[in-house]
Amino acid sequence: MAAHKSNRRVALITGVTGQDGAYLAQHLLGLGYTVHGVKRRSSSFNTARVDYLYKDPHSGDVRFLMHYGDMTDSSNLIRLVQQIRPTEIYNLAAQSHVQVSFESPEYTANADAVGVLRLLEAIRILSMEKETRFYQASTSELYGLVQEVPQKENTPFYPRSPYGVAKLYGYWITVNYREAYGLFASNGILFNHESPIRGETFVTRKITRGVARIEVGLEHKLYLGNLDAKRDWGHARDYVEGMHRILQVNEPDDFVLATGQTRSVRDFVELAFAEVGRSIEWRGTGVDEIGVERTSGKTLVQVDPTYFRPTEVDLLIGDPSKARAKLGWVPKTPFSQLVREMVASDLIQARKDAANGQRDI
Ligand code: NDP
Ligand code: GDR
Repeated sequence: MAAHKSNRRVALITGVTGQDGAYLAQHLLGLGYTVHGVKRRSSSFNTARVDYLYKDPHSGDVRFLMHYGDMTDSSNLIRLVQQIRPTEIYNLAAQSHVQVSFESPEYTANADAVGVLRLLEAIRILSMEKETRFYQASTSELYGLVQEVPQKENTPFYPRSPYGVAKLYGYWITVNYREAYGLFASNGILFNHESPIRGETFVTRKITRGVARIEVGLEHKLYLGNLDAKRDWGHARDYVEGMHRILQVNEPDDFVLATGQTRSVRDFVELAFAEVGRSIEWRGTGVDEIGVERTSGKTLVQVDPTYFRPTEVDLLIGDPSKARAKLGWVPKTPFSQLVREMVASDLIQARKDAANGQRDI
């Protein structure tokens, strides 16, 4: 079953311009890999997270290379796999925003579900089954409507969004190609993981960026949706180490990566404001709920139903014991440190923006 492991260490990362792609590229380069990343053609630059890894191709030791590509374009993916002949493929590319998936369900299915099939087929078409190991970025969104807690590898799935349903296909097609064709194909079922380079519309980064901008006077208030949703939040830096470990074991398999602890959006808000010395008191209920600063009485948080989802995932808490036992993986960053790092980074940016005279209001 296990694909042959040669001495070549060549990784292909789809989604390299995203949060995880950037951390993973850095991690693999540190381990001595040559890293090829797939980026999308865009009318404005979308490579800010990995620009610091890029070296002039005319200079000596260049081990980080980028190629144009798209998960919706089979011929492009086949050509890239053929040219690069990667020993490991990390499929991180996705329309990854749950709420956006309700607005663009068909595109989400194309990129996040059929896209996985396209890459797996590229490996088969090129007869690279014994040469290439495949990692699929699966997600705790597969669990959706709570069936049991904590969620583990054999907890039944019940996705609650077009994103979750598309990722369900990605999960099972990865399992099927492993069983049908002997591919070394594994799923990482990752619970939420965040960082200072998290996309600005995911709730954690929206909060830490909002707190920082309120602190420097660029904004007055943070508008949020469901404050009661609970997530198992870890640090992306720790999780990319787990992705790599998933492809280094002898047999392909599926693993939950999580911290084993859960917090509400409300908890995250309180801790982020506490980082800048502000204490929040909650008043009202439902759509009328507000977060008020205790000392000044100013409303800093307001619920906006625009951010409610048609179907919500209420509670995620993962059991990472299989990853601990079989991969030796443990998350290193406590929740409080994650929040502190994110707020500190956003404060630096907000101060720069304030100095440049930028205002959202
Ligand atoms: P991001 O949204 O930060 O990054 C997504 C990446 O996918 C970006 O590089 C994006 O390119 C690229 N992409 C999107 N659509 C396409 C496409 N059609 N063709 C090629 N590339 C595309 O996500 P994360 O880094 O947070 O997540 C990485 C993966 O892990 C995703 O698959 C996500 O669904 C999954 N996941 C994430 C978790 C998390 O908590 N972060 C948890 C569990 C799973 P561009 O920069 O041009 O937009
Ligand atoms: P999630 O992350 O949906 O878990 O998917 P997100 O940060 O978007 O939402 C987490 C929870 O916060 C609630 N929420 C809000 N969310 C956003 N984005 N904006 C708000 O204003 C807001 N207010 C409250 C949401 O309703 C939700 O309950 C992330 C993505 O990275 C996926 O790609 C990944 O698969 C999963 O994590 C694991």
